[in-house]
Amino acid sequence: MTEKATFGAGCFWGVEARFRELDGVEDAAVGYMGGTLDSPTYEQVCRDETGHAEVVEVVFDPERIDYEQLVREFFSLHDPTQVNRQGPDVGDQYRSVIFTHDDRQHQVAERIRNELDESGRFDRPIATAIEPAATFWRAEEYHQQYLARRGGSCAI
Ligand code: MHO
Repeated sequence: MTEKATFGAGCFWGVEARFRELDGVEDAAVGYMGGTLDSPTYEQVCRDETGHAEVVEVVFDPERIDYEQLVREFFSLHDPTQVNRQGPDVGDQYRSVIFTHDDRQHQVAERIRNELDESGRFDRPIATAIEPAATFWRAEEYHQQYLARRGGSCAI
């Protein structure tokens, strides 16, 4: 049995590549979540008008990697104190957000966010939102495994 986890942490190319490297992650796809428009295109999301975040939907085997490890990876692969941006990428599509699929995921995500906030690891407060998952709109195929196919890296 596999489980799903969904994270927004800036440009989804790099986020997908990082999650794919983890043992226990069986699949990952990039897409859009949390906005108002059905079937949004990349251009619509980029214009910052739809309210969607760029997200990665991770499919994992909970017997090989647990949700808590994924959440910890999420917090270390981006700067969760930035609001509606990630480095040079500016706009609410780049916001830091965890979309949870059930109550247990919600509790784990909140516990780790609070723990990190109190730990002093970041100079500023964590801006990450934790919200129930909405419809995952899979992004255009040319965005899937973008870095693996084209090489290079995200600007951050
Ligand atoms: N600044 C990045 C954003 C891409 S990401 C899929 C670029 O255009 O290279 O939002």
